[in-house]
Amino acid sequence: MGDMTARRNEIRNIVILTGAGVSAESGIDTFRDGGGLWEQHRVEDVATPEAFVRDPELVLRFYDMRREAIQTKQPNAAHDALARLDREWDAKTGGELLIVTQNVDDLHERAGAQRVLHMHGEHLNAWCTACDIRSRWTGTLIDRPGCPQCGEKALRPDVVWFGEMPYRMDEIFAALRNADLFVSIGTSGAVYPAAGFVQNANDLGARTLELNLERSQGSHWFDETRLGPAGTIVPQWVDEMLEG
Ligand code: BV8
Repeated sequence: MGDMTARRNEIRNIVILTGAGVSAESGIDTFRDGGGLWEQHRVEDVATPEAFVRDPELVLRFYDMRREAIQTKQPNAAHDALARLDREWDAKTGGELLIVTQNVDDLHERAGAQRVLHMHGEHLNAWCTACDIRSRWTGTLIDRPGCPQCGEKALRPDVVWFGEMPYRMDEIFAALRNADLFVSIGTSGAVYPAAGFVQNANDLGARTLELNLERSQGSHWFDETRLGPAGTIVPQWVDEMLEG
C-alpha cells in the first residue's frame, strides 16, 4: 500500500475508469446510491435485451427521460479536472492517457476531454437494429421514429444492457497492458467486466488508485483509496499529477 506520490515520476501511461459518481455532483442520478436509478426501476425491467422485447415502451421511456435530463446538466469540477489532465498530460510526460467511462452521459466531452471511451454506450446515440448504424440522437425514441439511414422504425438506445458485450474491450485491455497507473473514480465496483479492471491492472504491474465517496466493493484491490466527493478529490489529484 505504497504512497502514490512516491512513484509519481515513474508514471507515464494512465488509464482512468469513471462511473456514475463522477457525474453525481452534476445532478445526474447514480444507480445504487439512496434514491438512485435502481430504486425507481428494477434492472431486469429496463436495462436488459429481454426487458426491451417484453416492454419496449417502458424501456424507451426510461431512456428518453434520462437522455432529456442529461441535456440540462453541466460538467462539474471533476470532469473539468480530468479534461485538463487529458489536455496537458502528454505534453508534460510524453505519456498516454485514456478515460474509460461506464457513464452514458456526455459530460466528459462537454468538459473538453477528448480521449474518452464509452464502454457502456451513449445516451446521445440511437442504434438502428435494422441497418446497424448509430446516429446522434437528442430527442425521444418512444414515438418510434425512422432510422435516419434506412428509414426502418428499429431504433434502440445505444446503451450496453446487462448480458450484452461492452464496447471496445480490446482497446481497453491494450491500454491496461500499457498502463503504469489505473485510477477508478466514482464507481461502486458492482458491474463486470469494468469492476475487474483493477485486478487486471494489478496483474499487469500497474499502480492502482481509487477516488470515491465511500469504499467500493473492490477497494481492497487498490494500492491506495482516497475518500471524498469527486468534485473535490479529483482536482486535488490532477493538481498533484500535473504540478508534481
Ligand atoms: C457482460 C448502461 C459478458 C445501462 C450499465 C448474468 C447474465 C449476464 C451477465 C451477468 C450475469 N451475472 C453477472 C453478469 C455480468 C454483468 C454484471 O456485472 N452484473 C452485476 C449486476 C453482477 N455484466 C454485464 O452484463 C456486462 N456484460 O458481462 O457481457 C458477455 C460475454 C459474452 C457475451 C455477451 C456478454 C454489461 C454490463 C453493462 C450494464 N450497463 N449501464 C444504463 O446506463 O442504463 S451498468 C451501470 O452500472 C453503469 O453503466 C455502471 O457500469 C454500473 C455500475 O454503476 P456505477 O457507475 O458504479 O454507479 P453506482 O451507482 O453503482 O455507484 C456510484 C458510486 O459513486 C458509488 O460507489 C458512490 O459511493 C460513488 N459516488 C456517489 N457520489 C459521488 C461518488 N463518488 C465520488 N463523488 C461523488 N459525489
